[in-house]
Amino acid sequence: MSNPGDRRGGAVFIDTAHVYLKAGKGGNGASSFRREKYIPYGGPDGGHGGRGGSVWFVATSNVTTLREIAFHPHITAGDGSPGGGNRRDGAYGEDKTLYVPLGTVVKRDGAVLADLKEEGQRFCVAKGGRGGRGNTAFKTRFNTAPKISENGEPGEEFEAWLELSVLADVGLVGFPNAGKSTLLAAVSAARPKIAGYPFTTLSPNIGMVAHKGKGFAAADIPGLIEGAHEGKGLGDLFLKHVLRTKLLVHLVDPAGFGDLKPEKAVRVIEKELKEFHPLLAKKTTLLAVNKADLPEAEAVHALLAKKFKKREVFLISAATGKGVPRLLDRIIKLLPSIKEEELYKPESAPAPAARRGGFSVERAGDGAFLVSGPRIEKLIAMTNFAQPDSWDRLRRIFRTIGLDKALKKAGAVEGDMVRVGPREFEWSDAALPTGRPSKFAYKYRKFDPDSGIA
Ligand SMILES: Nc1nc2c(ncn2[C@@H]2O[C@H](COP(=O)(O)OP(=O)(O)OP(=O)(O)O)[C@@H](O)[C@H]2O)c(=O)[nH]1
Ligand SMILES: [Mg+2]
Repeated sequence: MSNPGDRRGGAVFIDTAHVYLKAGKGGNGASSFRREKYIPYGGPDGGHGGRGGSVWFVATSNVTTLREIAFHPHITAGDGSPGGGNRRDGAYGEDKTLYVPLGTVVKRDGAVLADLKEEGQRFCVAKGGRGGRGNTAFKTRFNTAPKISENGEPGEEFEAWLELSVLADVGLVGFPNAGKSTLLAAVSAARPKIAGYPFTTLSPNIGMVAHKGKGFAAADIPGLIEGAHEGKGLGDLFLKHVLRTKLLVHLVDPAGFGDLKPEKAVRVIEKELKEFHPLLAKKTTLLAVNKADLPEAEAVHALLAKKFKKREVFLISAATGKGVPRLLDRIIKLLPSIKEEELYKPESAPAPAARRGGFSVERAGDGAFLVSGPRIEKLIAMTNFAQPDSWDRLRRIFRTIGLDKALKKAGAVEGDMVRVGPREFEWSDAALPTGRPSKFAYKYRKFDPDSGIA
């Protein structure tokens, strides 16, 4: 889901992105033998494949929206190169690095993979595959001339969701035209657009405020009106950005908003915040009556102070600066007292249980046996089916990990089909062909409809 964002002035603020990540496949290992004049029995010299490139996200304050990523959602890292003869290893695949704004949360199937908050924080989101081993790696005392090499491991490939919630210590809220942008501009270097009509600001602005040797980030959250939590005005597009702030400054226009008198206006905003998320009602909130230079401001300040006993109520003028230092004094005093654990954490589904070593066997509709499990699927992907010796090795591994037993237990009989990943095998009790070490029974005959190897 992406949002329309602020299309004025060219900059589009986008705070969600749905991406397709594909890390690089490892290069295939080589099977080769040293052939040189006067060097008999040269031995295996097939190099390893290079590892595939990974996809990285790096958090930086230089980027403020997910726009680039949302518009280019297919993110691919480079494949590793194959190994060669003469022990030449393949080159590594190129990593892909993307810069994301501070406050970007990365999710996969609803589970949070990363919450990128620190400047320069790097996260390897999709890992490149390992390079396949060349035949040099398969040399043993018993087999000094192995014709076995692995294919490269596939890179991780999945869809992810990025969600940005701007990271600010202080959120400026209030009805449109209350003077939020004016205040932000007065206390920081941010230069949001300011004008005497509502909805001037269409996306959050962040400014760094320095006051008496202390610093904090403040965000101007636009577009709050009655019904915002259900999508009115700019709706709740930006409300999520106040979730992670430590405190709120609620600016009040002494003239009220439309027909709403200031007192009622304050209640409406407070209700909107609460409806959006109960945590917002609990957040420390300072009320600030703005436009102190207007004649009615003082009375409004006195009234609100009386009506909202639980709130601290300030009287400021964002335009003239009156009362602003006192408000900032209070903010820098309060900020350190707000505990990290009270703050909003991105909601996360439980991470899928890592299925590691094991595999499962189930019966498909057509009677074939489906074998699945990350490790065994990876094994299949890395097997070079063009090499008879690799086949032997695969059969041996099948046996060692207990697949033969499991299939037998599941009722497999001679001639049944067994599927693992994209490959299909015919199950057989046939004896070993001659000339092979007879320790391992040949249980699988090669059968692969895609490649036609049979
Ligand atoms: N008299 C007076 N006017 C002010 C003061 N602060 C802001 N204003 C004016 O109020 C109007 C609205 O100010 P903005 O800062 O754009 O208000 P906002 O809350 O950011 O409004 P939106 O972006 O529309 O949500 C502008 O015309 C400002 O010049 C103040 O202290 N005194
Ligand atoms: Mg504004």
